[in-house]
Amino acid sequence: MIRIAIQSKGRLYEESVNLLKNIGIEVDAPKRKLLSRSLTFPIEALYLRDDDIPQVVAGGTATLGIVGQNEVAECGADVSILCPLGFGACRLSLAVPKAECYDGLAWFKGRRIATSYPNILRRFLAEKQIEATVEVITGSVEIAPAVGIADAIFDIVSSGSTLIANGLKEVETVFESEAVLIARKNLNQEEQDLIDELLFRMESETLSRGKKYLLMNLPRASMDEAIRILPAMRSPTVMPLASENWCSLHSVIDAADLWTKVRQLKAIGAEGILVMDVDKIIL
Ligand code: PRT
Ligand code: ZN
Repeated sequence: MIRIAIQSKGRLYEESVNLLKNIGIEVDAPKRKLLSRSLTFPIEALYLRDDDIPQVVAGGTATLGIVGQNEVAECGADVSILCPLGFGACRLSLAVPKAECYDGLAWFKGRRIATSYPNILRRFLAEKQIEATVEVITGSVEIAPAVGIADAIFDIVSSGSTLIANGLKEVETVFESEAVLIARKNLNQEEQDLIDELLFRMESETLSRGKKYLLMNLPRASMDEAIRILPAMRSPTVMPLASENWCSLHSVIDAADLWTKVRQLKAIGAEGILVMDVDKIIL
């Protein structure tokens, strides 16, 4: 049995629980308890604040954790990052008041920068040989310049609207982040086997993300052209139809290409095109 630490509430909670659910692991909501044992897999969820997750995994209280890469980098916990999870995307950026004439990193020399991520910021400043004062603030970093605590900020940005609302502009992206699966180091064989099974299931989830399944009827004469339009995992599946001159063609494509491909397929005579979601892809 292994234990996975996940955020008890906040931005990563819902997608973490959904990810587990999609790979066949159901856990109770954290409202009822701090620990929830799954009935469908030998794992229990430990609900925590995100800041605590890397240390709890490094210390061995949990075997696995789902947390933002920004938190792992900030606390420097000695854990393995097993894979990115495709949600919780954001970046850690430097931002200055929008009226400032920003002309490059030298602008920060001698300035005060407010942040909740002092370690990542200090590492960056040292690497760029910029001497600046780091003011550590735990919440509402974006108001620091307006209230005179700092000249600039270093904070998480996602859409950028918080910066705009506070009269700031993003000038340097320092760290790109998303939610990651982390693991304790030095795992025993049982833990490793369970993690391998989880990774196998997660891969089928990742592969199916943003994919659509297409099914259509096609004149046999257009088959070669259709195969050129639809490069599938190996090649498209072709099935005979009762009418000799027609066949049924199945394929998986990127959702982003859907309408372009549909237009091309219609142009070569495809009919009755069905578009379906793909739940899992197991190679
Ligand atoms: O209570 P707990 O300590 O567990 O949660 P928390 O409040 O510390 O963290 P939470 O839930 O806000 O974020 C958890 C993780 O989500 C972060 O560590 C990031 O990895 C990731 N993430 C993704 C974000 C954002 N997007 C995000 N936009 N974390 C925070 N923000 C905040 C940011 O701090 C800023 O205030 O949103 C604001 C900026 O957003 P935009 O869209 O206006 O640019
Ligand atoms: Zn937190």
